[in-house]
Amino acid sequence: MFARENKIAGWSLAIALAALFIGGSMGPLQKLEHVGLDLYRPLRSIGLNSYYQGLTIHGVLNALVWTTFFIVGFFTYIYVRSLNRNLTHPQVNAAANVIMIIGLVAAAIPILRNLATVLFTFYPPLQASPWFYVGLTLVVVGSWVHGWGYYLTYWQWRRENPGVTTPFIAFGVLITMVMWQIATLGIAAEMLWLIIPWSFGLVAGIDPQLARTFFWFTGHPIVYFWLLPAYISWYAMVPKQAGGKMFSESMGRLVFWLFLVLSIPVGLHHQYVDPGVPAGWKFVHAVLTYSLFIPSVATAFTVCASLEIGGRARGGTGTLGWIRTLPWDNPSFVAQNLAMILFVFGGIGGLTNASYNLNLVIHNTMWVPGHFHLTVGSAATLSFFGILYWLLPQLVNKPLWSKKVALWQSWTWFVGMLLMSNGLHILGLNFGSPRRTMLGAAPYASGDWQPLLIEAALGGTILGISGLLFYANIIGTWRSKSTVGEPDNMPVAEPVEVRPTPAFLDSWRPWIAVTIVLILIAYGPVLINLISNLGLTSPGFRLW
Ligand code: HAS
Ligand code: CU
Repeated sequence: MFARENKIAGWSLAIALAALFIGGSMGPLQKLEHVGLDLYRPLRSIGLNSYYQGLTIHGVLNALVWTTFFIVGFFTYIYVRSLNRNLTHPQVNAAANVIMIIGLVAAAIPILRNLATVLFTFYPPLQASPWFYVGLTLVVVGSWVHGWGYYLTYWQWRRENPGVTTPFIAFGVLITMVMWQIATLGIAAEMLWLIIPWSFGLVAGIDPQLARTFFWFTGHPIVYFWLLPAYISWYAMVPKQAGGKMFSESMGRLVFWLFLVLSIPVGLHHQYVDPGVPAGWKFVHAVLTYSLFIPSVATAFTVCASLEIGGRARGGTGTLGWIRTLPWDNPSFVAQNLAMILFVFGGIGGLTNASYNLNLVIHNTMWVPGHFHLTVGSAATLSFFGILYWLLPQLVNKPLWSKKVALWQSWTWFVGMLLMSNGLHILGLNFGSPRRTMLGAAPYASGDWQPLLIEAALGGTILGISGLLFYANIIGTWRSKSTVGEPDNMPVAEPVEVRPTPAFLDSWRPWIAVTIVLILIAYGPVLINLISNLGLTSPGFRLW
């Protein structure tokens, strides 16, 4: 029934996987460099020029390309199954893939040619080849077009199903996409107005402060664009895999609305130390960031309760006995549950980051990569691995190559991340060791850092092994000669109580209105101020 959609999703997922393979392989190199083992030197011959080029490849391919391509592929696959109808305009989503691929190629060539060693945040006045920016912009535009394909299908589905509540998974997909399209207006402004004309030499200078502010307008909500697909799975799929039910569907819906409303007006928590942004506005963003904890803590509670229902249904008793009876032999479940557990620590670290005064201690230190490897590197990425453990076999109609390898992969990721993030967090907090620095060559790197750098390098190496186990399974499954297919059967958790969804949780207008108002309050005055003091003064710099 979904042959066309499967093909579109398959393309997105294949590119996502290829990107992560290349980007991920830089990770262990970075960690080994920090303990004095510089593997970049021997790699010069294949064109890897520096630690910083490697770090750019790592950040762009993992954080931007792997996530975005995975998400649109996953969404295309689950969205049509959730609505139980085909895409009305599959050619729109196919075109979206083409746009994204052209963008990826355009951005990848300068990166690989060492013409865009500006890291994944590409802060001006560092200046890359213009094609790097054009390419990334096209990747974002392509992801919008995917969203348009979903909206067109939704309108048709609505006409066919008047009065029916949007199924939960489709609802989550739509909110994530709408949030993303509003959120990326910041980066669109940064690229189209400031960076692209400047990188082509059409204007002489740029305003780095305004550019950064536009960047973080998108740069914070992008992390929820990565997280919400995992939340869709945690709410609506994992409980089913655990033999349980969704504890509260209404809570799940409310959480997604809160992410729409609150994801964007908080970006200044990345700019606490930036000059040119008045402290009062940073405070407003700090308060809104705290309110963003509500949907995640509600998720922790709801998902935990949903799993408890599963564990008890499988015979678990006592206060914690239900944990033992969860399906610890199902790699799709295990990967995602371990991702959730790592996210508890990532979330607590987020609380630290968000507090103005504590942020001054950890900003731009190793603490920050410690934080985001538990979030995008675990909550999102390990969940995406878990999702692929059921999705890929269905997509290629072959059984998973090895359940055992998949279980080993999940646990090694968990242990590797614990070690690496623990080392990085302490390095940042106790020693202020800088992030994004070729520490092996830094004369100020202190001997006291060594034990923690070694711990992080050990974790990074285990993660490298875990990655290889993952790819062995992906390739093994894809190339398998077995013809015993997996049935096309997406896991969907039923709610515990089938109660009609309150109307306010299935209507767009009020939520969109609040979203826009909050953005105007949180960003309006800041942007007016920066734009009225616009200084297109800085030339581009190439420091590599
Ligand atoms: Fe963050 C920096 C604040 C979440 C990603 N973050 C980053 C950067 C990245 C990133 C990539 O306030 C670096 C950007 C750069 O290069 O400069 N972050 C937060 C806050 C949250 C948060 C408040 N971050 C994320 C997520 C990310 C992500 C999610 C990616 C996916 N972050 C910051 C701040 C900075 C920052 C500052 C700037 C730092 C600086 O100075 O540069 C919150 O959303 C976190 C809320 C989460 C929780 C956890 C809930 C737990 C759940 C799991 C439940 C477990 C279960 C398991 C059910 C409160 C839902 C049960 C187990 C059984 C066995 C049954
Ligand atoms: Cu943020």
